[in-house]
Amino acid sequence: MSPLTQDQVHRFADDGFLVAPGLIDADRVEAALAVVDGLIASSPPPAGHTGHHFHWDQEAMALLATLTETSAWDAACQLTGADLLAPQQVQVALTYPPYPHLPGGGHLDGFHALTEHGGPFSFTLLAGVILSDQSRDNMGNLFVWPGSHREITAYERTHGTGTAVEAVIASGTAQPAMIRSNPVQVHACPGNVVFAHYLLAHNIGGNTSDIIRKTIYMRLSRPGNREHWREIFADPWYEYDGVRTAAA
Ligand SMILES: O=C(O)CCC(=O)C(=O)O
Ligand SMILES: [Fe+2]
Repeated sequence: MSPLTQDQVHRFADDGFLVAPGLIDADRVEAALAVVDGLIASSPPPAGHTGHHFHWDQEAMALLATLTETSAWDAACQLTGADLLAPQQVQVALTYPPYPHLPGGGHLDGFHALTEHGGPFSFTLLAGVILSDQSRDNMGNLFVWPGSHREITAYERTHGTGTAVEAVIASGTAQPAMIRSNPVQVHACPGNVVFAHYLLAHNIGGNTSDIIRKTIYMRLSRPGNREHWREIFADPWYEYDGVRTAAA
């Protein structure tokens, strides 16, 4: 099954991210919200906390199922490949208002230090299931730097193998200094899925609305990702069969 249109696949390729509606049934969204609201009630941040607050929950099947048991999984496989590995971990990303905040730059996940296999922590595709209204700016929306995945791979091509990783690690903040594009806030509604390339610079946004921002993130990998992270810097579509086919 290929739920994404060719236009959506092309937009993902150009921007490095895509907001996809209509992939997750309302009952799955409701079940996930019940889990998240349970976490908010049972393990809240300290009283008066504002800003982001994350839960890393290994066991929440209702959260994983929003992706793995719906057309969102077919869409993720459509972009990458049918052998995409099922996620084991969910990040529950909450932003408590009022939090007036503008990120100074974008980061890449896992670039604070190299791992024992010599590369950064890497994965293929970030999938975020939106659980609160984020249809306007400053509702805790994810900030993204459109096209930054292309800027990073262009830097690597110009300066040589390994230079992009070195530059981002050297920043000490996981922020790729070579990025010149301006950020946008991702607008999305409950049940929408935001897909983002592993090399897309992004960051946590502010929340001046009157509701807690609720998104669940899953980081998805194809088999061999840990061994092939170098190839991904040379070709961002190395693990994206669907994007390569759509471009052909
Ligand atoms: O809070 C968000 O939406 C983004 C979180 C993030 O970028 C991260 O945890 O690496
Ligand atoms: Fe991140």
